[in-house]
Parts: sequence; structure tokens; C-alpha cells
Amino acid sequence: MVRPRVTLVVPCYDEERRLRPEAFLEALEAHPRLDLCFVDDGSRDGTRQVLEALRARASDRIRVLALEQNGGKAEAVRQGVLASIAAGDSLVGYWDADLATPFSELPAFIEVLDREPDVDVVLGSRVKLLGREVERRFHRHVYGRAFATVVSLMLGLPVYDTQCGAKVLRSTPTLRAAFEARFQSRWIFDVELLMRLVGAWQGEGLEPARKVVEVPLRVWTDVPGSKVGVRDAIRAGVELAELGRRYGAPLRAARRS
Ligand SMILES: Nc1nc2c(ncn2[C@@H]2O[C@H](COP(=O)(O)OP(=O)(O)OP(=O)(O)O)[C@@H](O)[C@H]2O)c(=O)[nH]1
Ligand SMILES: [Mg+2]
Repeated sequence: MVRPRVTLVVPCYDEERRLRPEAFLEALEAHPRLDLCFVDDGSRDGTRQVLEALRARASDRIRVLALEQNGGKAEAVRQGVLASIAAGDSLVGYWDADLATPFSELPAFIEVLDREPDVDVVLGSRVKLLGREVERRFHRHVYGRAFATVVSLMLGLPVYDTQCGAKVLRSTPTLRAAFEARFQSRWIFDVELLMRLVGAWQGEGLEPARKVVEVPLRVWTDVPGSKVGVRDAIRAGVELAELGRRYGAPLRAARRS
């Protein structure tokens, strides 16, 4: 049986210094089913040139989408995913440019989608287990746990980690519809995406808990140079309340029915 290829969207905003072209080329070599779609999110530095040089070295497997204006990670990922679906890719995903999640984790994601035809969404999950290298700073770990607990209650789905930058998705019509409209949240669009999907699955009479699988990562490194700070953590809380107002009531109603 021919296994579907997977295209990972890599959003890049001012990543000239953090991007490691060799790591991406090595990943293409190690994972024959992998293609990459970089989205330059209106970077002000030399990101575009770095990406073009990278594409020239593997032009059959690398696409570069250049957005003129910075629109934030949510919009960059959305544009990349829509372009990949339009190109006919049946597995799409997104992966942070800093490679905090190394590509060596990718097979675990793809295996789930190969094995479980009913599962459409695979999330990387930063569970700090003994024997694993998941190095989140303490305050981010604690904040992340609190955040995920609130999100779990809102979704009615016990998700451990919504904010990991590594996710692989099956490009079903429901998924395409979930990416159609711009996300209202700039910082926690992953949650908004899940809210849209859970709502849609409930509408189709499907059990959301059977559609999403979390893969506990073996390695996750907190790569320096993150552009997310304390203010963003506060904004994330505000955005979560806004998402609750917009998507919360229909989700609760569907759970009761
Ligand atoms: N912060 C930010 N990132 C963007 C934007 N557009 C695209 N990105 C990309 O989003 C990804 C995540 O950004 P990071 O700054 O690594 O976020 P982070 O703080 O490391 O988040 P964690 O990896 O969850 O700790 C990177 O690939 C960025 O290049 C934007 O406007 N702002
Ligand atoms: Mg990061």
C-alpha cells in the first residue's frame, strides 16, 4: 500500500539566526515521505533569503510561501495549511522553526495516522516523564499545565498539551473547513482550531475523543530566542476567555444532547 506523504508547514518570523538549514535537509533525507512548506511571515531580517537558498537545495520537496505582512503564527500556519491542502497533500501539519520538537519525533505522529484511520489529529505533548528529555522551564511548565486544564474543561476533552508547536493532521473536508476562516486568536489558535474541530465532529455525530491522539514526546528542548514572554501569557489568558464566549456554549450544548 502506498503511504500518503506528509507536508509540514514551518512558520517563520525573523528566524534568520535560529533557522538551521542543515537540520531540515537531514530531515528530508531521513524521512522520505516528508515535504516542507515554509511560510515567511513578513520577516524583517534575512529569513526570506535563507529559505530561498534552502529551497534551491531540494526544490522538489520544499515550498516557500512569502507573506508580505506579518500576520502572526496563526495566520502563517493557516495560509500554509490551506496551500498544502490545495496542492493535494493528504497529511498536513505544522512544526515550529526552532525545532524545539526534533524531526526524530515525526515517525510517532505518522504511525498513529497510518494505523488509525478514524484519527484525524495528532498532537505532540510535552509530558515530563522520567526517562524523557522534556526540558520546559519551570514557570512555563506550571503555566502550561494550568492552561491545559482550563482548556480541557472547556473542550470536554482531557487534552494534556495544546500549545506544543508540532502537530500532524489528516486533510479531511472537516479539517479544511476548520482552517477556512481566519482565527480570532493570535496566540492560542491551536485551542481555537480544536474548538472548531470538536464542534464540527459533534455536529457530525462523531466522538471527539476518538478523533484526536496525543503523542508524548521523547525529546523537547526549550530553544532560546522565543518571542513569547510574560505579556503573551497574560494575553493568552484573555484570549482563552474570549474563545470561551464564542465557542463555549455550543460545545456544552452538544455535550448535553
Ligand atoms: N512569535 C511569533 N512567532 C511567529 C510569528 N509568525 C510566525 N511565527 C513562528 O512561530 C513559531 C513559534 O515561535 P517561538 O518564538 O519559537 O515560540 P516559543 O515561545 O518558542 O513557543 P514554544 O516553542 O511553545 O515555547 C516559530 O516557528 C516562529 O517563527 C509571529 O508573528 N510571532
Ligand atoms: Mg519555540
